[in-house]
Amino acid sequence: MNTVKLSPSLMCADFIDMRSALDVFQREGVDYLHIDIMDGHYVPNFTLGIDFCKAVARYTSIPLDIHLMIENVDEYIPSFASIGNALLSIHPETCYHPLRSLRLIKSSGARAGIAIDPSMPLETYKHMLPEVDFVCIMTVNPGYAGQELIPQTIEKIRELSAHIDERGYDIEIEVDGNVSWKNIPVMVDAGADVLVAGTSSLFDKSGVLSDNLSRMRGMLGQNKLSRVASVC
Ligand code: S6P
Ligand code: MG
Repeated sequence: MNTVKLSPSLMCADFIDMRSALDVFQREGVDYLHIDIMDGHYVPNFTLGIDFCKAVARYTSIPLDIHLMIENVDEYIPSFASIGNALLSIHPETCYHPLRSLRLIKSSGARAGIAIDPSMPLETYKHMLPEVDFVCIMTVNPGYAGQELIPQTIEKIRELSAHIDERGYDIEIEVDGNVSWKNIPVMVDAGADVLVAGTSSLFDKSGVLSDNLSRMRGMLGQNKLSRVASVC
C-alpha cells in the first residue's frame, strides 16, 4: 500500500501562533502545506493570500499546496507559481479554458491540479485528467472549515481512483473537507492519496497539534515520519 500523504490546512491553524505550527510540521514531517486562497466572489469568504504563501515558503522547505478558490485565475497563476516548490489547484468552473490554465500552471513551474466541487460529476473533468498532476476532490462545499462531509463525494473518490488505475495515469487524489478521525479510514479506503487535514482531525482543539499528528500517523499505519526536513 502506498503511503498516504498529509497536507495540513493552514487556515485552520492559530494565526497568532503560525510559527509554532510550522515548526511542528517541519520537525515532524508532513508532505505539503495546504493554503486556501479565497476571493469573496467564487466563494463567500476570504482567507490567506500570496504574501502569506511567500512568508511560509521563506520559513519552511515543505512544498506548498495552494488551493485557488478564485475567479480570473490566469491573472494570478504566474505569481503563485513564482513562489517555487508549489502545487496549484484551480476550480475549472472559474475558467473559460481550463486546459489553458493548467498549461499555464505547468509552464510557470508548478504542479497542476483541478479541484472538484462536491456537486460536480467526474465525467465533466475526464478530458482534463491527462494534463493534471493531482485532483482535489472536495468533500465539503468550498469556502469554510468545520463543515460536515457530503457523503456522495466518497463514491466520487472511488470512481476517480478506479478510472486512474484503468487509464494508468500518474495522478494523486487529494481529499479536502471534513477529513475527520471518523472519515479518514473511509476516505483512504476509497482511494485518497493525500489528506487535507483541518479542524476535524489535525487541528482538533481537544488535542495538542503534535499529538494529533502522531494520532493521524498511527491511523495511517505510519509510525515513521514520511518526510523530515530541517528548519531554514
Ligand atoms: C474549504 C477549504 C478546506 C478547509 C478544510 C478544513 O474551502 O478548501 O481546505 O480548510 O476543509 O478542514 P475541516 O476538517 O475543518 O473540514
Ligand atoms: Mg482547501
